[in-house]
Amino acid sequence: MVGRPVDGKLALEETHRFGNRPVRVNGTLHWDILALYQGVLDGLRAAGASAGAPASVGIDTWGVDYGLLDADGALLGNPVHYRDARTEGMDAEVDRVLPAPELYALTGLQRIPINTLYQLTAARHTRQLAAARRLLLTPDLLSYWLTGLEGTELTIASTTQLIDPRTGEWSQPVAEALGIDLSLFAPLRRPGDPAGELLPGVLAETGLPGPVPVTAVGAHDTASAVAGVPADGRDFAYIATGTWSLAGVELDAPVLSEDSRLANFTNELGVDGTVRYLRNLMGLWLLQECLRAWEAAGAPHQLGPLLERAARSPGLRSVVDAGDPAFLPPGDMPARIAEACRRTGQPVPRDPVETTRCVLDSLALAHRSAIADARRLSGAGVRTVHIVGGGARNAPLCQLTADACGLPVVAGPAEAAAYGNVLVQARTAGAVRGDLPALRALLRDSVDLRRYEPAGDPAAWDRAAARVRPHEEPAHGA
Ligand code: LRH
Repeated sequence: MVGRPVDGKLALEETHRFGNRPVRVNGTLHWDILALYQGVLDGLRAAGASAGAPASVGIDTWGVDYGLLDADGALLGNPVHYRDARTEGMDAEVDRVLPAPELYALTGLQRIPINTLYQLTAARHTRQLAAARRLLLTPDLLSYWLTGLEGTELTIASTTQLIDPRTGEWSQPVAEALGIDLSLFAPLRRPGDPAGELLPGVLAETGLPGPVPVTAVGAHDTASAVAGVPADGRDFAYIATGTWSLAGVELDAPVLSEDSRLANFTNELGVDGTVRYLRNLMGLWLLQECLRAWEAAGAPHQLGPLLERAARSPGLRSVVDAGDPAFLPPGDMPARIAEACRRTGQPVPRDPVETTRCVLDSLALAHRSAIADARRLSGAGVRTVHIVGGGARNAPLCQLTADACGLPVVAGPAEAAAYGNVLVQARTAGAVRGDLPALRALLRDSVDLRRYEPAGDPAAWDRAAARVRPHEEPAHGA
């Protein structure tokens, strides 16, 4: 994505897009990290061809995953995907040395098996980890290959469950309790910090004339997406929807209460010292995996027509808990959804349209309880819900979320993470000025937004909520 100032606004252009296909090798699910890096190089070449040499480059990716480097800086194996089963049962291992209430008071992170902490616990006896000199989280690994410089950007570091959100520093007590060597991590950087320049080999590979600076952004995609929420004022909640739904509010300080832990809320760090107080929900992954299963069964469906038919079909027939980690691994999603409906005594969806409707209703319901809980636990005022990310294009999901929350939804931009990323770079490069509200004001001037007013019977959502077991006790491994 290339961002450019045009007539006092920020114009964003997609110059290249590449797939991201995980690969299972010997039973372990990996990221194809070299293919992703090649996609980055191809993207830089396309960006240069379209817009000339960029004033800055910045990378954000999904959270929690990492690559290990040996003493020569070589990658030790392909990074493992957070959906791999190696983290099963690791919460119990961690509980044994650091009880959940203590861990939450120190890190404020939601109990979810994907966290780097559980991955490192799963890897603790491997020779690969023993041989590692450096651990770089995914965006930092890609930046390292571009610049030769190692760093750990703070927002992505905050997804490890090894950061103290009160100080923004590594949590020594957590690392010590779990035997994690913090010297594996490169020094912390903050969004906006300079992060080196493209290496001569990268310039040659991409045809860009140097020098091209690299800037640390909100390297966690959700941090960039929240920076890219076009909110006016502070009374808003956000839902960054794509593969995941990340639903919550922006705070100045973390909420580390026991109630917050029991409600399974996370305190990840955001741009400009903010806290992203949110709940990780399974998101449109539920639907993506259904589409994959129907295609594999020889009965493919197009998303557009399916959403249209689902929107017209009867609502709130059956709902599932979109926060349930049972939906985390890849696999037959329609069957898992059917099983969840059966278990909770609700009608089992009979076809793809009913399954899609069940997913949309379930996501809207999960958005509703995440936002209600975020308000209750943090005291934040909420008058508007912003939906950003790919789900902002999903009109039925936006309308159902407005209905479920009983609040107006403002949808867009779908590319909020890219906007948030570029805005932080633009500020470091001196092309724009101001704090987060000023960056968001510029963004509001630059994008088209769609508003959805709440409709329908709010009591119907209360009744539906009672049918799904709310995630009050962290269920993962409990
Ligand atoms: C969304 C996301 C989310 C979680 C998950 C691993 O892309 O970054 O915030 O951390 O992926």
